[in-house]
Amino acid sequence: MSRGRFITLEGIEGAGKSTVAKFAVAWLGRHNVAVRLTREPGGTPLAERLRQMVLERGTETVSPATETLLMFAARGLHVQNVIRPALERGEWVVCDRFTDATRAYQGSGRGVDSSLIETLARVVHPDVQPDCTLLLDLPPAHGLIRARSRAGGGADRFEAETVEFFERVRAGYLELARREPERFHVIDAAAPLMEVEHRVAAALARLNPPARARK
Ligand code: T5A
Repeated sequence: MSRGRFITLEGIEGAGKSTVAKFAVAWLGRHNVAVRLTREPGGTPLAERLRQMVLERGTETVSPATETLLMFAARGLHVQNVIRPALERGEWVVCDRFTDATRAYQGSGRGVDSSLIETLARVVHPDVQPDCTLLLDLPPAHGLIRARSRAGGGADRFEAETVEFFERVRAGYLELARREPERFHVIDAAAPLMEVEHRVAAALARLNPPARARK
């Protein structure tokens, strides 16, 4: 049994990752792929508890380094209990955010040293790297309107950040994509959804899924 493929979705708030993730799962299903949809931070019961802790706007100060450690703590649980076992069973995994989010948000957004992030990545998932990353790129002002209208006013700790913060995050993502053009597919997320889905399908097709299922 060959190892499954690991596909990650990245982008700022409201870029359309969750929407595209569902499309990707349905597309892969039509191509006979056993696929698992998951997300970060979260993906296991304990990691979902960490997600709640890291996203909620409480009264305690959470330093950028602490935030980074919490993200990797959740990621360690997720990789060990969900992602690695699924890939080893030959399933494909579609994950809404992974370590590139830490590079962009904690690294570029908050100024955490990249050497800390890369050290933690090597410790937590030395053997698990995305085969394909779909970066949904969108101006922050546009994404925040989408995200905040959907959040119903209850912005989390990240959604409450400034546009300048998200400009840094977006620039960080684009720099990662520039460095790894084989892995990243940068998709204009301001385009109509059908067009975005068309670009996503083209990127997935490059991973050579099995033949399309017969109707
Ligand atoms: N985080 C996470 C870190 O800081 N470091 C890390 O290491 C990790 C893993 C939670 C937060 O954690 C931070 C980043 C985040 O702030 P999250 O749950 O992924 O991460 O949260 P959000 O990014 O806030 O997710 P959102 O749900 O807001 O954004 P999505 O999933 O990108 O957007 P989606 O699909 O829900 O779409 C938003 C709206 O836009 C519409 C959709 O219908 C929906 O209403 N839409 C479009 N409309 C028009 N045209 C299109 N092309 C559209 N695509 C979507």
